[in-house]
Amino acid sequence: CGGGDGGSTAASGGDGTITMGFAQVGAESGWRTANTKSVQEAAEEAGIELKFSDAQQKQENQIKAIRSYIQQKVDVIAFSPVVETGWDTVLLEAKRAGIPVILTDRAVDSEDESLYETFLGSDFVEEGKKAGEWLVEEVGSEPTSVVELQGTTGAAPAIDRQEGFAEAVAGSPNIQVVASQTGDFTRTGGKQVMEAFLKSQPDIDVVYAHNDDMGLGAIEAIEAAGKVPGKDIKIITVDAVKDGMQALADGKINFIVECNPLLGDQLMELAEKVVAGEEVEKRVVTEETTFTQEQAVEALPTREY
Ligand code: GZL
Repeated sequence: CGGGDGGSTAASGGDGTITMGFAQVGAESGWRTANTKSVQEAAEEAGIELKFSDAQQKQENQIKAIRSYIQQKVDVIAFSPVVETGWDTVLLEAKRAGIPVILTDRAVDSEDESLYETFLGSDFVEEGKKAGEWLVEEVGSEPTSVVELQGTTGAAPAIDRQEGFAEAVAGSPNIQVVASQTGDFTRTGGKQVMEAFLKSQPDIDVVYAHNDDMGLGAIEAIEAAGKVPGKDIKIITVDAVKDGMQALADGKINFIVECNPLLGDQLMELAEKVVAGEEVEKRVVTEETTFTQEQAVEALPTREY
């Protein structure tokens, strides 16, 4: 950390405190809120000075924030790339400034892996597979029309969850995805797209939503159309935040694949190692599980987020 030679104007405290610049995606979902809380609390706990920005889901705002952290000469930059592409230039600027970068939650599609030290986050293809595998089990050979509420266009979780689900149901021609559109990971987006699907699709058996928030929006649309969510139309979502788990326990959602937002502690440990110049694994995959309706009833009372 700077301060030793008196000459550097590094943002890090002269007393060796690490300063982290964190460029968050936004506040679009319950998952994101829980993720932000985890990062802020973990920084506090670790004695790391956190500079935090909310990009309102706009890539240009994240790039601006990263550039400001470079200007401020922070010790380490961490961010969750809102979309996979378009990061090489700003990551090269960070590299040239000698500031290590940690990817957390979402990935970039850069060919140059030297642009970041490590990527800490879930395996989204696996999450999509778990959702598809549950549906294959659930419906057997029953003809099943699925509508898909995609996450933010171009975001790693949206791309990968769609891929994993498609892979899992590929061997079951009775399961067809009849419509797929982005709801941008928000409750409003999920509701609006579901309203359109209910008008345009003659029969919908299942909704596969890339996150709980869009699934909860779909529930509102389904109920407004006089149908029973979880019964007339089954719903599968990803995340397992409290509101989603409550809807699962209430029988309005049928299955949830967990995506763990509590990355703060692991992120701070990685940051300390990276700033100390220690080797870290290039890829750290988070632990997570799945929930049925019965399991949600059990898990709810002790759910952290
Ligand atoms: C996944 C994360 C996604 C969540 C959404 O790791 O990037 O973004 O699934 C959130 O709820 O908006």
